[in-house]
Amino acid sequence: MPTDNHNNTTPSEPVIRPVGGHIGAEIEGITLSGQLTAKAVALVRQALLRHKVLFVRGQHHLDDVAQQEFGRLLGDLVEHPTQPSRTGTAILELDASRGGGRADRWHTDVTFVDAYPAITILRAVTVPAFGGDTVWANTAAAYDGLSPALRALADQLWAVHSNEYDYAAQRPHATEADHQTYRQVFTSTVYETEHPVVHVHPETGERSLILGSFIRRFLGHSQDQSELLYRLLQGHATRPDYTTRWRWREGDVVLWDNRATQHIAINDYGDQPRVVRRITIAGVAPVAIDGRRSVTRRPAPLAAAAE
Ligand SMILES: O=C(O)CCC(=O)C(=O)O
Ligand SMILES: [Fe+2]
Repeated sequence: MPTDNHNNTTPSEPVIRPVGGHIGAEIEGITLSGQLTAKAVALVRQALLRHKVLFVRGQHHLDDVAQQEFGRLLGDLVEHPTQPSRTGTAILELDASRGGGRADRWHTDVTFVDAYPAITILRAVTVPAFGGDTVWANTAAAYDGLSPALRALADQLWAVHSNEYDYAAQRPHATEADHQTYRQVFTSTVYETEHPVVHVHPETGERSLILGSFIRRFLGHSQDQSELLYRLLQGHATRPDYTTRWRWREGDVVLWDNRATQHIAINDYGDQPRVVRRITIAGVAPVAIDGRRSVTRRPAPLAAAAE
């Protein structure tokens, strides 16, 4: 683990400044690109594992191609299972003026599949004059903060995650047709995956919570009791204590460890334009404390293979 360097003694060395007690650090003195040295990539990776979300200002030089080149230094790029990427790229654009362009529910990216992305890299293209911040929560710190009794409960729970859910979030100026088109594309294939609520991070070995709005129910629990359990655990995981909030500027790049965080884009900017572009780095299926792995139930593996 690199130590946090509060005094920039060597100007060419990036400086990592924590912005919160549990989560978040800003990296200064780095120009993200596919040409970063192995040493710089290792520093970014270590800082990401430690701080869970990294903020990098002033990356105006990055375009779609360069964002992907940088991303490939951290692993293989994976596209969203159902939402189309920008033509010729692996980039997903979230445009607030379009259905699905406001990620205004707490979630971990793409948990409706088993091997969901390890890392997400988001670039601000158009930022509203005010509002539109994003908040991240550290789900490893949240796990550590559970009382022994709640930890024992969480440790043995499994949840069903699906991309088929209620898109009732407030999107002031999206038309009903826009919502429907988005929904049809997003759920063009319905996925259902069982994840343990507590998994062991493949790189850090830390235990953390897998929750978020793709959860439909908990295995072995009725819908009513699932909702109670969800409120209990999710309410804890998203306590402000475990979060950090970022005020975007154009040219900002934010990276998060998707295996140890949840996030939400605050939907408070009305019809101001807001556009962000993201890439995701391939992950592996989570492993529970007892060694069992997450498994995708839908589409059924045989049916998928036969298609
Ligand atoms: O728009 C944002 O700030 C976050 C969007 C999001 O959830 C994502 O890129 O995964
Ligand atoms: Fe997201």
